[in-house]
Amino acid sequence: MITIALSKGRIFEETLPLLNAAGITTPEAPESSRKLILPTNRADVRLIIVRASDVPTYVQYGAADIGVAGKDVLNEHGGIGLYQPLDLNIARCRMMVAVRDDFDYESAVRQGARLRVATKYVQTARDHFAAKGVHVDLIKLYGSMELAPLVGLSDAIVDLVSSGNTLKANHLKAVEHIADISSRLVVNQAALKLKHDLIQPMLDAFALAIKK
Ligand code: PRT
Ligand code: MG
Repeated sequence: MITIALSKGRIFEETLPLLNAAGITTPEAPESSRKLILPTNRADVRLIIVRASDVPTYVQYGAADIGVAGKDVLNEHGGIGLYQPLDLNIARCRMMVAVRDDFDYESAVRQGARLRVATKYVQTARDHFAAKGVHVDLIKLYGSMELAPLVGLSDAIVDLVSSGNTLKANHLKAVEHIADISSRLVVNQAALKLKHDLIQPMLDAFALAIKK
């Protein structure tokens, strides 16, 4: 049995064509089903639906053999116990620093101001500002980071941006690009050895189906 961990929403939707290319189809979609374990057309393959940030944990402990996780999530997790053979080139976005439209970020940085930064991506933010030599106080949030600068919780946020519409709608501007993000296939290192005959053909099929 191969267990594949996916999150609902964009990761599931964008992984589905890759699964199909590997000959795996799902009779039930997670958006319409409340089941957390979904069968597939193959008796030896099942999907589990977990929070996006929990995918690496399920795979690390071998509760899932394979998973799909954003590079953002993998950076925070650290990647222990995970083999990351493929960049699937899906769920693409950018990790950015953003501030209020009326905040002069450049001069704050130049003056050596200590910045308050709200983010879900504490590890990524810490590494980024340390490399720049900017002193920050990090405030951990679990979502809706865009609100923080609007109500005085922080000077800046570190968040993902794709269309830029959320920033615009909240009178924020992106001031720094930290990294390009896409989702990776992650594989449990022990499972790759023990279930090689089942997993390797899947990896080969995914590799062929990835959009450049
Ligand atoms: O939503 P939940 O709290 O359950 O978890 P999650 O937000 O981690 O999961 P999900 O499904 O929203 O995202 C899964 C993965 O998709 C992330 O880990 C990223 O790798 C990737 N991804 C790609 C994105 C985006 N694009 C994205 N735009 N994840 C989040 N966003 C958010 C962003 O945080 C911001 O609030 O969308 C908003 C900005 O979008 P634009 O289009 O307005 O710029
Ligand atoms: Mg989300």
